[in-house]
Amino acid sequence: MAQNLNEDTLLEMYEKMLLIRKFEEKLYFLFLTRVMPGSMHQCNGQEACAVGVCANLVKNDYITSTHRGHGHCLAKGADVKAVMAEMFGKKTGLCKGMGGSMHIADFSVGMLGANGIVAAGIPQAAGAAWACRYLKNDHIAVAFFGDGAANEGVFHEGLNLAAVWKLPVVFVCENNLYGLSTHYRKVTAVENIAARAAAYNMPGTIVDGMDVLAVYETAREAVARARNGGGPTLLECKTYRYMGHSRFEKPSYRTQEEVEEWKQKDPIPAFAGRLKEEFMVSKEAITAIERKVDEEIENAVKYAEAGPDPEPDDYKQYIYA
Ligand SMILES: Cc1ncc(C[n+]2csc(CCOP(=O)(O)OP(=O)(O)O)c2C)c(N)n1
Ligand SMILES: [Mg+2]
Repeated sequence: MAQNLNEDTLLEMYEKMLLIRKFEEKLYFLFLTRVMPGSMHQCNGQEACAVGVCANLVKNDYITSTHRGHGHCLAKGADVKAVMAEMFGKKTGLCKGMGGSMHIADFSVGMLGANGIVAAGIPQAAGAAWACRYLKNDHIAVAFFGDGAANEGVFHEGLNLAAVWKLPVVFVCENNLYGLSTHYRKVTAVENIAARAAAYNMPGTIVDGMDVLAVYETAREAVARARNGGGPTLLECKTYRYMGHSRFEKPSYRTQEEVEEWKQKDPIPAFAGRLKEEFMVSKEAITAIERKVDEEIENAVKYAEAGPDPEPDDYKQYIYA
């Protein structure tokens, strides 16, 4: 139970969520002030999903991500400075400036990549899980994807094969109600995406994706099942994104009231409150984390700004012939 978690783990989860939130808030500011090139997809509001799941993983476990991948990348343990430099397209970035926001990856921590192709990470995670089986290690893979991805063909193919082969994988659907500007109920026959697990003979679980401890506990079971040879699980996190789909946002597909309603459930202040009241964490300890995160982000921006741009010919080093 959550009550058995030690203070370090609890504070680490708080720190990671805060890091993701502040990292993206900084990106948003840099984007608006035209320092940041390109576009991006923010996960503000969804932090508890990435952090609650990844808190159950070890470095050599794998994750695959989506176009909305900053949170997954940081939750899996990628270096903040290198992630920031990648956002700037710098040579000092995690992918030498060749990936940017939507194709960022860090194999050294098992982060197999953000992905511009909706649902593409699902079969990739099944493949990584198959590799873990083949190599006879006890590592597992997790695929993060959205509600929109759950309507793609590879979702069904990936879950089916993973179940048939009992692969060590967890499929984590972050149902934030929308795929771009389309409400999921307009394009999804079932209310709960987790219900589809029945078709693939695997457990399907629904969890409050705004509650990091609930995500942690539920994912813990699914991760243990995968690791112990019990096969895959479909885990649906009910969540919400506070920002637009991307930096380009179609107006008026959702109401301000709806956004405000979900902001009342913001996973970060809610968890800070629980840390103080339920887990007796001091106000000072919380403030110290907030300061540490601010400093970390400031340093990351300085590091990114100072880094060199890639040379035009650099790309030749990173292609296969
Ligand atoms: C195969 C494919 N189809 C369409 C798109 C365009 N597209 C990019 S993001 C997106 C919405 C995805 O929604 P969801 O899976 O719910 O993820 P969310 O954006 O909500 O995190 C779409 C349709 C794409 N990138 N790839
Ligand atoms: Mg969605």
